Amino acid sequence: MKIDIVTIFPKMVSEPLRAGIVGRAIDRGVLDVRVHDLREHTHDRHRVVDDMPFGGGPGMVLKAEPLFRAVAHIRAKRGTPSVVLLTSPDGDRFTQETARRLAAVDHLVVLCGRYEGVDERVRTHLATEAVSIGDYVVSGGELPALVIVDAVARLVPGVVGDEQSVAGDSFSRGLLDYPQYTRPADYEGIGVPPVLLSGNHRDIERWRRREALARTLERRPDLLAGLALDAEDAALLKELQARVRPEGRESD
Ligand code: J9Q
Repeated sequence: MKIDIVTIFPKMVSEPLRAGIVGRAIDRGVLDVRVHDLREHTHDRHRVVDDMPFGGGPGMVLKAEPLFRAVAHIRAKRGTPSVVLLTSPDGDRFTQETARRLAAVDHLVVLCGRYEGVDERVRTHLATEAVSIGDYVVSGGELPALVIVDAVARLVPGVVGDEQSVAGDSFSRGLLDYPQYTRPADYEGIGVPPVLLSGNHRDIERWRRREALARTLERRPDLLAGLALDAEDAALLKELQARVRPEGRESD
């Protein structure tokens, strides 16, 4: 998969991408990622990428021209991308479903916005979509771009070594994860659930499923709404729901 990222802070994006699973995938040639410095696509002496908003007001606005020129450069060198995504606080919410859709395209361009704003013509005439990673303010689109690229890359075949683990990921199953423990079995008097030490894999499987359902019901009941549960899970969930009053858990 080809990914091109356009930013005024290229090192802020390229350095983190060298680390971890994504960095390894780039080294192995599974991902072809390029980071572009927006200033390279200006043509004035001072390499100006922003300007004052028409109509007045505070802050500066990212200019349209350098972004259009950067994407033209990418098209010339790398081919026409399938998706040109603008990171923006008012974009569509980025979810695991967005990540799955983007992981299936062969060439993705990500434009890093600025919080103060981007000339609207970038959104209407250059970007194919605008995406927000959540309702909080960050200074620019660089951290959102890294989040998006990481979430998308993990779903590209061959990026994560163990495809099983990707399929089993929390949001892929639609449930929160079950609790995990590792050695020692007793840490300063704090034990682990005995079933995990029992060696009975059917019991362990059932316990994990039940814990995942219980945690999801407790912490993220919204996730259960859009889920197709099999008969066994539906029965487990009913049993768990019977134990909770509207105010919360039975133990409260
Ligand atoms: C570009 N705050 O915030 C949340 N998702 C994206 C963003 C964002 C931002 C500023 C600039 C994107």
